[in-house]
Amino acid sequence: MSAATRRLTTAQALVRFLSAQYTERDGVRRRLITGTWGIFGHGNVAGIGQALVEYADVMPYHQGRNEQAMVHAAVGHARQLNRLSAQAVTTSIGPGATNLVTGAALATVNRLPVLLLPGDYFASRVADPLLQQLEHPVEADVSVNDTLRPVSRYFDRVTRPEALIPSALNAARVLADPAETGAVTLALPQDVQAEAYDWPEEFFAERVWSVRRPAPDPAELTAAVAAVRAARRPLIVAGGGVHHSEAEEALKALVDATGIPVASTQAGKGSLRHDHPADLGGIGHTGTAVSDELARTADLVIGVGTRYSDFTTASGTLFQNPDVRFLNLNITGFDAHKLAARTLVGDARTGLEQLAGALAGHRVEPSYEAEYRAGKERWERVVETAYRADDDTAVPTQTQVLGALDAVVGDEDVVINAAGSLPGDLHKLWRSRSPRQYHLEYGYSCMGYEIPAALGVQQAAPGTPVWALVGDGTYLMNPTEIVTAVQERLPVKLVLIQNHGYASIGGLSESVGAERFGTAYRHRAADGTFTGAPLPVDLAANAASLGMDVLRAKTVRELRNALAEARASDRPTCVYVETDPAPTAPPAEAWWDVPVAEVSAREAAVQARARYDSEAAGRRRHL
Ligand SMILES: Cc1ncc(C[n+]2csc(CCOP(=O)(O)OP(=O)(O)O)c2C)c(N)n1
Ligand SMILES: [Mg+2]
Repeated sequence: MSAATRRLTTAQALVRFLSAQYTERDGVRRRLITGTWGIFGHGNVAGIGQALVEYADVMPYHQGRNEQAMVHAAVGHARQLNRLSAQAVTTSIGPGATNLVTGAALATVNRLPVLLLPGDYFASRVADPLLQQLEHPVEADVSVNDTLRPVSRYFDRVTRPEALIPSALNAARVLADPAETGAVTLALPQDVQAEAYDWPEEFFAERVWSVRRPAPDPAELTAAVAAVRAARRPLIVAGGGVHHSEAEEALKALVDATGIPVASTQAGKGSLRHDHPADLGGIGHTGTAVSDELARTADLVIGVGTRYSDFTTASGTLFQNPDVRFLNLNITGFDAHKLAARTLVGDARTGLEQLAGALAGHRVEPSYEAEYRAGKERWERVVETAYRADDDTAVPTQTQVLGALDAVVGDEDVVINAAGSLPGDLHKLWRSRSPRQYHLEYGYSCMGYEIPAALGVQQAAPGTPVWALVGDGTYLMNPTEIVTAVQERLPVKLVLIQNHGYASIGGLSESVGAERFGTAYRHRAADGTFTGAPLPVDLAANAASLGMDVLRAKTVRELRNALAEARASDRPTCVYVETDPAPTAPPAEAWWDVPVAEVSAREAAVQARARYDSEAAGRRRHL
């Protein structure tokens, strides 16, 4: 046994340790933590901050503007790299730390890795109450960092230097484990960060975390194959797990051999190229007509790497065939067991390859194939209609903006979005040309993810055109990382759609009898409501003031030119466009459960409740 030790502070030891961690999958080795985002305050400047300058040669540092945004950037980065690499985020204590909570929840909900390193109060308690300390009157060991517990997949507070050893090892294990990953939090009391300790040299040795591809249980595989062979109307629902596992080729091989069609969730879209004959596009509330028709009549739904969110199942109303059964291939038992499914617990790629092998010679009926191919062609006409702009001197609608973007992007471009009316339009209409192109964060649907995520994606894919699509409400929620893009010379492209408020929630509000209350950005009128003139706010000037190149497009033609110019630019560029609110998006093909007031004195709510009751009657529990 070697007795060699190295005397470092806890923060130095952590940075040194992180720089020596690797993942390995399919024989390829990568850094587990490729860099650290940080905003410094008294809770981390002398500890982690000092360690980052000491080890700048092995741990790249990125300066962010807002802690939540730094987490979004890290999450976008990890998603682009199929969860094989992640980034760390260091913050001060108090507000810097609690600003992490939303980002952490987003990471955990989407099963994407990020390492959070908030500072914490003195472990020694010599400085109570410290600036920004919450003094809990009853639980003295509670700090604001405890708000990160429910949104973390692993949490520890490192109250002594040597406690870092098991904590750091567990953090790396969880980050690299495809079944457990999400936000990992190591809360670091600021006195402990700066404290020296004699660390065993082995702690700093290179360590490789195998990102395993477990195969499903053989007995479950046999049962699954029998179920697929017996099905007359099988439908694959492709979720984000297909991408995380890089299982797109395996999915295509299975589909080419069997003719089973594929509908995709927001996270899974692009699992097949849009022009593959078996790609039916999105499924569920924001799905295509062909996907939802097939879902209603499917006798076997094969979920691959999906969480079955309410958008996917149309809040439990989508799968209407009385005999429908589910077969779920998922890396986590938790997701595999949803909807009382037959389970295949394992890696998506391995599972799909094994299914394809065991199904050799099996193919769906030609009539079924002809049926969904015809449905796919009908939907293609819907997309063309939504995209088409006959008068290119007119103000574009939102779907025409997507049509213009569709005409400009190449196969490798990445399009990022998370909230507003865009996710629905994109899920129904976007023609994904490559596995990484469609980057929708719809697990947490967090306004403000888009711009910082574009930075993280661009860092992971230099030279790739990366587009952040945002509404005006989303822009106002979190434009800060534009400054970071400018600082880092990341040529991200921003498409900023001005429609003076929350068009999506306005529409939803109307449909649930809430009369668009509080969803328009307008002056307060004499009667007290926000129904006055639009606000004299210039978001294009705002983006320019933060350092972006800005192109204002007033017409469809100007928009096409601006998008092409932005794509070619090597500087961060914003295309600003005010849209015509005319409804050119196709309506929803399936329901979404948003409960409506059961009693009301207002007619709009009474009528909405009657519609709600009739839709809710279609809910079904799959047991
Ligand atoms: C952080 C956050 N707060 C609130 C919401 C709820 N929400 C969803 S969409 C939306 C409005 C988005 O407005 P905008 O970005 O302008 O897009 P539009 O609806 O106009 O297309 C709101 C408030 C959310 N998703 N995320
Ligand atoms: Mg808006």
